[in-house]
Amino acid sequence: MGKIKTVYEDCDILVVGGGMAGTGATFEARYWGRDLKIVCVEKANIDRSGAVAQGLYAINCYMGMQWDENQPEDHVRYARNDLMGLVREDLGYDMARHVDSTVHMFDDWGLPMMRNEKTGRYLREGKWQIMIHGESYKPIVAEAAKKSADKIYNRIMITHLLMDEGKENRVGGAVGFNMRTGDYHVFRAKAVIVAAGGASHIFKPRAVGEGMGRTWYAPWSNGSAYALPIAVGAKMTQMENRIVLTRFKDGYGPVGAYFLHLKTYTRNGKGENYEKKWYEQTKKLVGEYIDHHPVPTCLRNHAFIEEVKAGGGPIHMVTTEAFQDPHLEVIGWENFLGMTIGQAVVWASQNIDPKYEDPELTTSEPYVMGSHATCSGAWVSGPEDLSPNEYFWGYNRMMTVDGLFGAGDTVGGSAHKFSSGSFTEGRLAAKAAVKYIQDLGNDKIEVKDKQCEDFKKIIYKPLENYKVGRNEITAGTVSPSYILPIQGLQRLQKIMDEYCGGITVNYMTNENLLKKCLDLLDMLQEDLEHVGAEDYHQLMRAWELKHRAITSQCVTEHTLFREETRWPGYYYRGDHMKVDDENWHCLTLSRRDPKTGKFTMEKVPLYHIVDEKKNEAS
Ligand code: SFD
Ligand code: AMP
Repeated sequence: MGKIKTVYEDCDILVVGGGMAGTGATFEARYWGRDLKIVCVEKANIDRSGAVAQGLYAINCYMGMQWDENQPEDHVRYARNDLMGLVREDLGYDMARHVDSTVHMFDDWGLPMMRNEKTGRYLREGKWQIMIHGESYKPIVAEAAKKSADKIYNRIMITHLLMDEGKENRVGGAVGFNMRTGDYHVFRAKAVIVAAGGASHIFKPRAVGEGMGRTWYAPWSNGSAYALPIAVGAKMTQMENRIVLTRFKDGYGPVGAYFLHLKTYTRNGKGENYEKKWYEQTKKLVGEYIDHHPVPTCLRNHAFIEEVKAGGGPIHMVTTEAFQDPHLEVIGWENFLGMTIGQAVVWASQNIDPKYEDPELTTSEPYVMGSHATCSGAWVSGPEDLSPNEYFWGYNRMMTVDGLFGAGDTVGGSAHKFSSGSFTEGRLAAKAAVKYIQDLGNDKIEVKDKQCEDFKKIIYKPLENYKVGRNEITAGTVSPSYILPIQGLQRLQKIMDEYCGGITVNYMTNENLLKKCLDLLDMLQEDLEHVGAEDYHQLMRAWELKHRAITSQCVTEHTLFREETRWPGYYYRGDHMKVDDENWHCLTLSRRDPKTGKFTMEKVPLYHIVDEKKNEAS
């Protein structure tokens, strides 16, 4: 430990994670805080980090207000409908009213946008989605952040938030380590914006062994966005609302461009349209939600899952018709080459040419995110002009810990942000964080050396565990006194999969299973004190695992609390199989006591701030 160098950095705004939301936050912080010191710290390298690392083929959230295509109200209705009624409409509206300006900046910065040849407008994939040549999407937004920050630190994983010792419940910065040099980094900051992405690999993935690491959401999204705030007692919302995605089998290629732009459709193994078969059954579970347009994402999954359970698989995407058009064929392939190259490789390796053979679809393992058709994450204040009292405490996107902000996947309650909305939310959080710092005036943040030194010991402990324990084994990897990160990860995934509603159990769980899940997670937490890391890379794996484990506890607590099946197709509470609007038309909140590690749960009222419209947006 003595050999590990400590590097201090004092700044005004610390952005944790330089993905879509983090680059947006870094960029906007400079706009409003010209003379502030702004630092962004990233686990990988911001040029290719986060969910957009490989690029994207569409920007899934664009209103098109300049052409009167959609208004923010329409988007709120759309997201509310898709999430079975439960979203933070203030947050969604706020994002939607600003997202177009973000997309226009991307266009200015050189992101190649596809255009409709006749109208000159951005080419629509669907009502909300526009198409891009997005292989270089991430380097383009990273450049904006690099030009804005005082400093970008790459290859540093943030493991803990620091707390101000002068004032209760106020953040004071963050600590972590450089996984290449091993240096310990202390960032003391007046405001921290957590933008550390979602969580894959907390549920056992379909691809194990030979395909391990192949998931739809980025395998390096490890739930730090949740674990960091949870550990300091910030409240979380809707963590039960994990998402299952319909995807092309084995490569996890997204389906949006196929459904919406190529107009492909699905069929069961016998070539039948299976979705309508499940209409009556679904109606009994969810009532009129099944009649909404578009059919909520979870309910589309539900028909798929039921059909496969009933023996109707495999489910195919009918590509053979659309692909006869050479233009659509090109789009179909480019969609993956610019976003999920692995899907094109899987097809090539299995001799699947979608022009002549309809490829299979599957439903994925669950992910925890706040930006897709799902809204798990931190409970944050909304904007002052829109939010009801219970949703507003001073600064937009500030969590229930003072000075701690969130954006993108980090923030709960605001679904359907996607890449553009996450960047936008980063901008909103940064603007508010600048205001927060200005309001602090001369009030100083106090972080003593002891707090930093204590974390240093905790962070590097897995290296010590390994160094001592490795002498007890003569061969192999099974040690009597430590577990390796991969062993712990597989144990976590098995627990979550079998008890919290993963793929093995067709997304089914219940009170008894969830209680058992919590017991097993408690025991796992104890054993994670004994995780061993042989080098700095494995130290990162150890901390990723710890963050996944605490995220999983929170997900399980929430799933236990909500006694209904609000989103069939994402997960099922077998003991409460129906939507129960009378008791559960509300948001759920959790808080973990940092001292005891115990969670407390509460319900919060859901406020509708946007009216229904006869024709729901599609
Ligand atoms: O079709 C730490 N997404 C899509 N969005 C779109 O707009 N269009 C699409 O076409 C999209 N599709 C899609 C998408 C994602 C993926 C993986 C695929 C396809 C294959 C969703 C967006 O990508 C997503 O909404 C945003 O990226 C979310 O932004 P943000 O900022 O919340 O998460 P991030 O970009 O992953 O960034 C997180 C960063 O944090 C870093 N990090 N850094 C330091 N310390 C720690 N402890 C850290 N933990 C994490 C990460 O490295 C990362 O840089 S489609 O399928 O929907
Ligand atoms: P995906 O590629 O599945 O992540 O979806 C990209 C976008 O298209 C998201 O905004 C989805 O909500 C939307 N989408 C995907 N499939 C459908 C569908 N069948 N009907 C309506 N919208 C869809």
